[in-house]
Amino acid sequence: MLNKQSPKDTKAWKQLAEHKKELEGSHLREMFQDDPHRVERFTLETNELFLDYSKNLITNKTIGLLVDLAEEMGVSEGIKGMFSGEKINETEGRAVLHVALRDRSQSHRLVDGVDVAKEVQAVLDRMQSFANKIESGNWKGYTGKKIRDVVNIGIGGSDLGVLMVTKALTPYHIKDRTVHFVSNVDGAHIKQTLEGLNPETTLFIIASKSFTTLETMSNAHSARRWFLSNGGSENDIRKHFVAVSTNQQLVTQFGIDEVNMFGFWDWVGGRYSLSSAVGLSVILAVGYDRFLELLEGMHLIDSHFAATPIATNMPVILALLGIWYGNFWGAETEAVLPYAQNLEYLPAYLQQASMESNGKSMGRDGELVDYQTGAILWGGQGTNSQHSFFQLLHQGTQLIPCDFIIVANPDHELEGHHRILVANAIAQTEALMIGKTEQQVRSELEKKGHTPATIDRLTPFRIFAGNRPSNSIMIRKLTPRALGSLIALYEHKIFVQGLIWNVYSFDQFGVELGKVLAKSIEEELANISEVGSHDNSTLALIEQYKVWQEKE
Ligand code: G6Q
Repeated sequence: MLNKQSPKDTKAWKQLAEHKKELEGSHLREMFQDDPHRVERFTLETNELFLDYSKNLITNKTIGLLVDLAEEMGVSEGIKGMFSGEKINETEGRAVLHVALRDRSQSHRLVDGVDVAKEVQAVLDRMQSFANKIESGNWKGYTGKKIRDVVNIGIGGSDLGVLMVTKALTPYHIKDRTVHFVSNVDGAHIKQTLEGLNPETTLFIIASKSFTTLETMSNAHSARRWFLSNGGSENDIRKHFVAVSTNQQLVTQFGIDEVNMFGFWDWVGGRYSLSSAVGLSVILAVGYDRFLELLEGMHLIDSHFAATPIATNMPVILALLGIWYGNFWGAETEAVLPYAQNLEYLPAYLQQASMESNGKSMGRDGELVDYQTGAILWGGQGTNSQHSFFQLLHQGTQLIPCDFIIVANPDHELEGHHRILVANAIAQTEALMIGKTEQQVRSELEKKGHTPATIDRLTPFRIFAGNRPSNSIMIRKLTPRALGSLIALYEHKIFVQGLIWNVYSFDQFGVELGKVLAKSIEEELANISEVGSHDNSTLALIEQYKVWQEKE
């Protein structure tokens, strides 16, 4: 059972609130000047990742108190509970065991009397053999041709992770095969994806834990119709449609052969499922061995997370820093800034992982919380983002802690590019921290030959207060293994934050509401049912839609 106390009732919380007042007048610039050993103390390293968290508004005392907070809130016990298969997803009565999906060191792991390690391996073996058949051409389309295009149809947890990983691992893509992702129920998404595809050489993966999600099922049925009206027959469906799901009955009803269904379990949450059979699209994009490397990278961080004391535990430190800013410094958002083109989808992926997990206001004790929980996570790639929202990071009114993700080695040989990219990332962390003083601005303007009056007028606008915190996460190279480590790092950060905020991180009733809400309005729009009782704005929108439908 997880601890259910409010973090505000801990001793550490009160001490942190006091300590924040002590730090209010300090500047990071001076903290570095005063302490030559700051970086040594505030950096951590694992095989694939290097975390520099020295550019944060912290001292030894801050970390000490944050660690106390984690201890008082039972973080160590929570971690043990998750790894041992306790039903810590109490609102759904489930264990939370995505870590078991990538722990290939254990040949047995019992959950409710079932050996899940054996089951995990069995699904992996089936995925491997399936991927081999696709690769060798033993698996043939209905006219005997090899599969060239794969379309993963899924949404949310059955899309964002695999989309992000597939894009991130672009240099590892198998030649002569393209993996596409369709998620939105907006017909434009599937229509544009199918344009140019050949049904004879296209394989669809219908990825849906429940196999009931409206968007996914609409897209799956459109894909099926496209296939049937472009030469395929009902009998051929089994050669072109496979499923990733926990719902065998509905998969079979759709026409997918039971042997072509790859299963997972209720102890794998949607947004934590990319290391389960949901990863099939990744396997088809980069190969089974690369997928195993991704799992290994995740397992490296899982092991670090399970075995490392709180004060040097990388995911825990990241979690605590987020809490420090969100609950004591008033930060409402945090930015993730990957300086890597191929990490394009990382912010969107983390947005779901974090905001769906910890966007809760009911405490585990059944009382509404009276403090901020899940931060609003957002971000974008460097350097592009520097030319857009970085202005606000530097001179805006909000405090926005940033994670800079920097890749040490590129996967191309183009001269110059990578050093410029990395230099920009590092320079931004420095500029956010140091800022630019009045004196520096004045001397710059003087050097440019401005008059004293102009200097007086322009100076205030060119001052950067600095003192804006950031973490730098350096990745050795964007390999499957390193990417796996990065993903697990954030997964566990989110878990620890949920433990401390006293919320249940593994349910998602808000998402489930969305799944039913549109149903009645859809029937009203289609004139299947009378327009029911709604507020005036909703009625007006329904009416306007109908009017414009008639005109079109
Ligand atoms: C994830 C959420 C949600 C879910 C999608 C798709 O944790 O529950 O994003 O993954 O709604 O659900 P299905 O996989 O059941 O289609």
